[in-house]
Amino acid sequence: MPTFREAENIAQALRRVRGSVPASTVLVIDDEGGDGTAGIAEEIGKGLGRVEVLRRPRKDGLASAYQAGLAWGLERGFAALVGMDADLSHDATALPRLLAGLAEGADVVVGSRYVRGGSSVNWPLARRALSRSGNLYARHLLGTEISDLTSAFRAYRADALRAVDFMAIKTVGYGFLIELAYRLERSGAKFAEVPVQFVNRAAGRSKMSARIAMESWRTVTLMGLCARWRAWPDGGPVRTRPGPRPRP
Ligand SMILES: Nc1nc2c(ncn2[C@@H]2O[C@H](COP(=O)(O)OP(=O)(O)OP(=O)(O)O)[C@@H](O)[C@H]2O)c(=O)[nH]1
Ligand SMILES: [Mg+2]
Repeated sequence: MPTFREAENIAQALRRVRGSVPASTVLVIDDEGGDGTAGIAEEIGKGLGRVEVLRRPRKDGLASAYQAGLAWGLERGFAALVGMDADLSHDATALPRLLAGLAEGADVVVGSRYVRGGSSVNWPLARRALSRSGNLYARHLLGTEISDLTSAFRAYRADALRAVDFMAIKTVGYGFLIELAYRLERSGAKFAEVPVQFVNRAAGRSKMSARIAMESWRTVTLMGLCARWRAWPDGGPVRTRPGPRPRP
């Protein structure tokens, strides 16, 4: 669970996760934002047990938080790793359904807003449009079956994560999630999607920015173009010489 300035949400988020999956261990990857999020997580963790807090000195982006969190989980030998936001947008009661998807044979289970039964609640129209169009663009360009590529709410089989070099991903923001999904899919991971209701945060501030959205767009475009390049029948586009001019 990556956090940056989630003091208003973190306690509730941790309680809900533990209530929904009592056997879980929760890792909070907190980037210092001066509002005491990490301290609250540690305090709540003392009561709940099995809550670990990774304190990082400054905001280092969503991607590096995920890289640190996934590496932490793999090092400790967990068989299943789950990512979710701390702003209560991701419904903890959906966690057993995500884990059931792994038990049924999927390698990655995505909590999806864009499959039948999924939805976004209280999201401003502009955010909804950005997310929907970004997902359609990515899905089309990358030729993937996944409907919600930007959902951070996912369960991963550890072995599937081991098959991809997620530490090598350079994308800083939520584009990381698209790139990770794409790498996993190309490595042969089997995806499943379960519908979730995404509820816009009621407290705290969003860390989304135009720069992060642009970065995601750039990542998808580059990945899509690279895939097409390699997909050319002869291994790469051939520069055709202009042929002889047609005779008049
Ligand atoms: N550790 C860490 N966590 C981050 C960083 N940026 C965002 N987060 C966390 O990642 C999760 C998702 O971030 P949000 O700001 O909610 O972004 P979002 O869900 O894409 O956007 P909204 O819909 O506007 O909330 C939240 O739990 C944030 O606290 C970061 O730089 N470092
Ligand atoms: Mg959010």
